[in-house]
Amino acid sequence: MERVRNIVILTGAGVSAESGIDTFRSAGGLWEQHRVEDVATPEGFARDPELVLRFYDMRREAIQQKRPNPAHDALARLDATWDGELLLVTQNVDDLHERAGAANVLHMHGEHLNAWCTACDVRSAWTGPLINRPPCPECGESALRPDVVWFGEMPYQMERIYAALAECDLFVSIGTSGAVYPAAGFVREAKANGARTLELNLEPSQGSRWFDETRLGPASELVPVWVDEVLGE
Ligand code: BJW
Repeated sequence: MERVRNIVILTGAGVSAESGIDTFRSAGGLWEQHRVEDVATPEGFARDPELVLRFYDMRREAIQQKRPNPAHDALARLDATWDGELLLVTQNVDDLHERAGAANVLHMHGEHLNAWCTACDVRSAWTGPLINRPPCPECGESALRPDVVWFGEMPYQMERIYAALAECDLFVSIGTSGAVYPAAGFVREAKANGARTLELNLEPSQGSRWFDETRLGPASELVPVWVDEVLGE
């Protein structure tokens, strides 16, 4: 750790699982209850917008009742105290990293608590439902959609992420299955740039072999221990 200055952390649904937010691919996860093609693609939205808006309205309401868990708290502590560069890239659309107090968070798959107007292209903070087709606060058109990245769409701020991956000494992946690209490729990108790589997950991810070290267990236990190690506590 003495040589580590720049850290990139990638989080996935597993970091929020112990806060009571469903993961996607675990038994009983969201993709067992809904067809991905129906609720997480632009084509699905065009086919049946009501189904998609209802799916996201339900989840937007649910996340507002959830609380950060010790994994979010520990990452916020690291973010607040780390001397070097730290970028927390999350695939999650919940706001639990921010609510735990983390500042350097990048939501590559968007945010539940934003709505995106496809008429004027402005994103607005949004906590209520979209199913009733409310007007955009900016332009007044009823063209709001969830501000999330569906399959076939470009994840957000990729240039900034790849720049951070090029500079990092340590890449840590927490609670993600490694099933979805481009996030699943970050470990190889960081490794090719000379970073050390660590995975913290309940089970080995699909890209587990690319990591220098894998620690298995619940994020609420593994993450605080790792953060203590990094901070020398
Ligand atoms: C715990 C735990 C606990 C549980 N403690 N751990 C063929 C090959 C390669 C790529 C493609 C391909 N065909 C198509 C593609 C591209 C496609 C893709 O990857 N498809 C795959 C299915 C193959 N990707 C895209 O389309 C992306 N866009 C794109 O590629 O643009 C082009 C581009 C090119 C080059 C550069 C850049 C861009 C867009 C992907 C959008 C993903 N969107 C979703 C929905 C977001 C909105 C919503 O929330 O509904 O994002 S899908 C869903 O999966 C969500 C997640 O962010 C994402 C990742 O899931 P995650 O977080 O890994 O969750 P799980 O459930 O899979 O895993 C949880 C893990 O936690 C498990 O391992 C558990 O064990 C663990 N866990 N409890 C610790 N307590």
